[in-house]
Amino acid sequence: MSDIATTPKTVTKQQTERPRLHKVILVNDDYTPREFVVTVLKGEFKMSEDQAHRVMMTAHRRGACVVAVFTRDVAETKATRATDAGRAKGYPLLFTTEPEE
Ligand code: TYC
Repeated sequence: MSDIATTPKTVTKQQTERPRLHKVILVNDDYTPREFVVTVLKGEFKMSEDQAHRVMMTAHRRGACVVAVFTRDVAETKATRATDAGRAKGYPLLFTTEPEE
């Protein structure tokens, strides 16, 4: 029998943290047509016409609106694609992301 102690002195508890979620935020502007914002929300965020219209109107009235939450990569990719869709038409439409508290 070896003399090497086999009893661990410390026990490390495995803790797997859930990935932090990130919000995609739609920012209002004075130039992008309402119907175009609705089209982008439906296409990129799989919203119904009704949901997309509500989100667009909330951003229009309050200045910004949370669209949805995703893992960071997905949130950033969707925000970039949606912003680029506006830029391709010459609109200043902007989607940003921020981590959830
Ligand atoms: N305010 C724009 C208009 O009156 C519409 C709009 C709504 C634009 C929401 C951006 O995030 C937005 N044409």
